[in-house]
Amino acid sequence: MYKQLISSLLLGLCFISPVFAGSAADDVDVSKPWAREVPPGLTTSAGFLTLHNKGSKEHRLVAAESPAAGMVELHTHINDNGVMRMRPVDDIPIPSGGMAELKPGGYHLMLMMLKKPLKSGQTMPITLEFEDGSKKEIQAEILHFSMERNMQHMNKEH
Ligand SMILES: [Cu+2]
Repeated sequence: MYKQLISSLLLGLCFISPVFAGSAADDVDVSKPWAREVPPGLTTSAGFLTLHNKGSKEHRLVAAESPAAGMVELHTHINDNGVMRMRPVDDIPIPSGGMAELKPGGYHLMLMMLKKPLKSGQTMPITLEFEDGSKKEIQAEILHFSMERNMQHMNKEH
């Protein structure tokens, strides 16, 4: 009787455990997180990173927050008759076995109501939240615009 109960409990665990095995936070790796330096007085900046999904199903980044910012939104850029505009999005999909890039001119984390200026050389903690509620904390490196990895549009202005 007890044996049966125990084996059915174990069987139950076997069925349950795979569900917990791969949270989105476990499946998704983050590389190159950085945020743009802003001069004193400006309280809005943008954060960028690359999300790699090692898992076998699609995941979605659904929210982000930081103790250094009053609010963080997920944004994308759209081309509105030749004018680049930012627009909030509900989530950013990360295809299984693929990646999602947050970079200047595309998806980004809109860092709003910054509590102090972002200075290059410092880091900013950001917590990413995925569709299943799992979370991942990262440290974004603050970069001056002259150090940005994506220099194309800068070169045009100088
Ligand atoms: Cu934005």
